[in-house]
Amino acid sequence: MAKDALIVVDVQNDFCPGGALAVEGGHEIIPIINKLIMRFDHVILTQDWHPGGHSSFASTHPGKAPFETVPMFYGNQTLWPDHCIQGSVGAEFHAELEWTKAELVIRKGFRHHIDSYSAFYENDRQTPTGLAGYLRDRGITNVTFAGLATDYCVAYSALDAVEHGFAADVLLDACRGINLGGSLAAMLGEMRKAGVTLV
Ligand code: VGL
Ligand code: ZN
Repeated sequence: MAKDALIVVDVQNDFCPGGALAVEGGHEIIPIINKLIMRFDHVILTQDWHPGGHSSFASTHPGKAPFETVPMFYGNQTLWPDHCIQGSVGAEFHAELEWTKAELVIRKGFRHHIDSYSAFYENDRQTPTGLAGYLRDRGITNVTFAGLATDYCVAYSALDAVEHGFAADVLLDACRGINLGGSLAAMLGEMRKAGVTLV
């Protein structure tokens, strides 16, 4: 267990029912995640953390609606409703998440011009968050993912974990997806192909 870390992805108010980018059933995973937190020696949280007017918000692009796609300098970017704005209630961890044991919070998406799904790299695929170095320095070799959303931040994080040479598990019962245009099935397939263990 000392070489294992639990990475709890984006269990924030805006991704839970009633939030700005609510994932269906998002809150249902919290009791499961709380049990996992008790079992793991190392617990790391990620927190989506955007400045107001972020480039991933549809409201920043005149004439665009949420869930449309626009080209960015790093490729196509899906546009979202305004969500997880730095310091807002929507960006806070859900009140039922027992997060006090966490030893690290990785914030992502805080650069105005770049969105970030993965806990390892921003969406330009070049800008690291520092998580890989942290895990290596701590001797952690296995990472287990739970949280929101299965087909975005969880999936991109798990794919990057494998690419960095970590063994990666995704606990599907402890995740919920957005499923935009078949994204859930597509990303489950990508993860399987890359060698992520889907539990
Ligand atoms: C996420 C869309 C935009 C996620 C974050 O946590 O999966 N999805 N920002
Ligand atoms: Zn976001």
